[in-house]
Amino acid sequence: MKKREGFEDGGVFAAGNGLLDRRLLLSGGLAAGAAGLALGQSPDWMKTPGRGFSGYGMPSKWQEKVQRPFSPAPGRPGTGSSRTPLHLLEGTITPNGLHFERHHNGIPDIDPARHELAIHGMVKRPLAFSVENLMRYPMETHIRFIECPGNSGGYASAQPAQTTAGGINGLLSCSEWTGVRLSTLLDEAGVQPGAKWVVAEGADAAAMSRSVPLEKCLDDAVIALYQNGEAIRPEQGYPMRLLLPGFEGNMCVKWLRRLKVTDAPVDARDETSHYTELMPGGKARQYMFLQAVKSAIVKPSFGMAMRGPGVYEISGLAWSGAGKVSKVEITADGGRTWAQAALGDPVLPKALTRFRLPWKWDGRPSVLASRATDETGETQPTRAAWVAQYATGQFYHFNGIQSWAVAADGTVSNVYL
Ligand SMILES: Nc1nc2c(c(=O)[nH]1)N[C@H]1C(S)=C(S)[C@@H](COP(=O)(O)O)O[C@H]1N2
Ligand SMILES: [Mo]
Repeated sequence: MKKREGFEDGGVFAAGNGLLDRRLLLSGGLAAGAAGLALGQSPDWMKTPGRGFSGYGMPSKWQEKVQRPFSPAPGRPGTGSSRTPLHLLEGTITPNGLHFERHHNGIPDIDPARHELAIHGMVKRPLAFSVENLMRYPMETHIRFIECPGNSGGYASAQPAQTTAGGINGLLSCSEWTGVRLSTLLDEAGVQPGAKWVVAEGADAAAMSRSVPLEKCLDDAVIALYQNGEAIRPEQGYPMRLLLPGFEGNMCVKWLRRLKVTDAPVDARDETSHYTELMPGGKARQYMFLQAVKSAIVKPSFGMAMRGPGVYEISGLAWSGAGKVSKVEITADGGRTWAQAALGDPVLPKALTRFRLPWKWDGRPSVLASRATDETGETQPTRAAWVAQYATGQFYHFNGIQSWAVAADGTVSNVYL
């Protein structure tokens, strides 16, 4: 954690245990602890010409520890997930090489010249689109998050997991997606009366399928072809994926090959055996699509160390599948008092929002937590309230309040409030 020196205490506390007013971030009153000026001899890298060009750039070699952690199932190298190291990144956009991955049976190597998207079922004109075809349709661009419904599921366990913010919440990424609005293609195919669902299928060896309400397909669903300006990565569904803003990541079918318009959901494996909500009494709730309002502090977080009392910036990410984040509150006294954090501009719907708040840490053990509210008025429940809604074992759709304990020695651990 970077410590900010030189802060003058001017009666600017916004909540208990040292939380400062968010407007201080704009006032310039919080100077970072820069070292005194010492221009010595030129460094080595100024004494010989630098290296040459490259066809496709890579991050600095000094950044090689910024990786997506993964632990695939033995004997099935392409099944499982890797996570975005949220605590090692800044801003809100996930670099393409660090977008989280969740594959049910590996990444197919699709030749775009031989790939087609079929639209069939309850339509007047079944259609097939080549990649080249699709590229000729009007495109639109949106910054949207994708979150696996299993993200942060560790919070359902009895003991808090001692792992990084990315390790817990990293089945979450945010990109600028460009593609063709699905409603344009469905209009062209002509949806028949009585149609209510669209079954999406991927061209991977899992042929992963999900049923999507027709209403969503006619609303803001996009056939995404580009991710942060370049062709969508193989890991994210090259040459095309379904993007359903705010809905479960699982429904954003990658390597999309087929959309079948139907009058009922198909009860695919991933909407029956997985991604359902186990309720008290043993019944499971199905077809819960929305990724509800949520937030996580990433700085400070597990694995980081605070270097003595002083002023620090608390920063994190907030998001909601229902729209824009309207407010993020932070506590430094374990939930007794809360202060409003500053939200990074612009706040976009169904996208990650960065929040920040200065904190004057006095060096005593403290518990930090964040609580987000979205524009529909939904606020994150406490972890205990979230857990109480479900049967033991349910871990999908966790959106409870998360908290970190800062010890007197500056180490950070995961705690339950
Ligand atoms: N065809 C196909 N689509 C898929 C998957 C898959 O395994 N196959 N995984 C799903 C799951 S569970 C999630 S959370 C998201 C992950 O998207 P990403 O790998 O681009 O992060 O894709 C979904 N789409
Ligand atoms: Mo997922």
